[in-house]
Amino acid sequence: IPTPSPSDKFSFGLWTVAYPGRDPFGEPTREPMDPIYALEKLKEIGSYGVNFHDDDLIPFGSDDASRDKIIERWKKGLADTGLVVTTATTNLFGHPVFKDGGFTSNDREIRRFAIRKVMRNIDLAAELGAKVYVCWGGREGAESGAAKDVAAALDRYREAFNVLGEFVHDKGYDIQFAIEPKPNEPRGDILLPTIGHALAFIETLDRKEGVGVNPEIGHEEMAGLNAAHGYAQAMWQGKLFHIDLNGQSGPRYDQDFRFGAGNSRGAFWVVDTLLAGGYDGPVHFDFKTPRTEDDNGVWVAAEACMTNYLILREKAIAFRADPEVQAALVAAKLPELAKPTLNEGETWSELEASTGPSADELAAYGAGFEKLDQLALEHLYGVR
Ligand code: XYL
Repeated sequence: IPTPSPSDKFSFGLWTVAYPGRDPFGEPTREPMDPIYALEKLKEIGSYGVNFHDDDLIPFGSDDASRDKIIERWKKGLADTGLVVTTATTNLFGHPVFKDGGFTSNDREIRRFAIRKVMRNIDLAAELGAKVYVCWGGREGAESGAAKDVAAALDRYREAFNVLGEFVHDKGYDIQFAIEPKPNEPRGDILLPTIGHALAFIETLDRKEGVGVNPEIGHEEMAGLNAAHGYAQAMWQGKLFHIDLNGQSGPRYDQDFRFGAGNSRGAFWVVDTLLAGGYDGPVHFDFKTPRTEDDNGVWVAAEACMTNYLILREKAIAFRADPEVQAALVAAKLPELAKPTLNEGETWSELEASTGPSADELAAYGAGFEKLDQLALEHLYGVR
């Protein structure tokens, strides 16, 4: 069984390991977790970094003196464990004030409150050295049609990112934003529901170079999408600033299984895609241990996220290095896809005037994809 090392850059959300097991139908099954205990255990299992929402660490509404005390203790915990704050984020979904969203609430004062809350935590994130600021707009959405003017809400969403981009720039912070798409839950429908929506939205921002995406496997799969394809496109557009790895079994509620559970074949292709694209940011897990487990189960699940990543990484590397796979890739014309369709310097009119084989002649081939995919499955199933 492979073991993690700091160079793997594994990181966890504080809220992931500290999830006490509350769900819409039941009370928490685990005790609240002390953040310092979380740091110590993360260190013990081999994590490199940690990520937190403001409210994970500092209870909403804490006065300045208590806030300062909590931050001092957190800093000491970080120094003692050597864990790196890779990322931070804002909770704009928990308190009732955000019931209709933060940046896109119909209520203007709530929008102003939300942006102030984010700025305050970006100051802390910068102080702690975070390089990525995740923005998951969990409550930005609606349950019914007329409740949200989507165009106006997108104007306000853009306005919020423009203000925050200005803020980070003026303060001289070395921080990039990563928008996290999700199709639904907790809202009936959430704005920026997929990677594609988020990428298109980012193009409208004033400081778009500082904004990318933080795709979560489960969120894409909730929308019935191929997460690996989404990660690939985000990298292709230079926008994969952060990742949330976890497990999901098809389009249903947000299961947040440990990485590698749920759709394990999809997980294999996500890892293969990240390696192919050269993703080198934190390998971050956003999972929730099922409420059936006790504290021990939480750490079993957390460690398993890293173990499963390392196993899949080994398998993906072995798959790509296998001579049979390399031959199958050639047979399946993958190298040909990498070749431009037009010759160098060729114009559309030259293409138009050119001739080639007939459609029937061109159609007379087998793609060889089944062979290729079977090789992948044999690697994944551990028989190669
Ligand atoms: C919930 C989301 C959040 C974000 C951070 O589905 O995954 O935990 O990752 O706000």
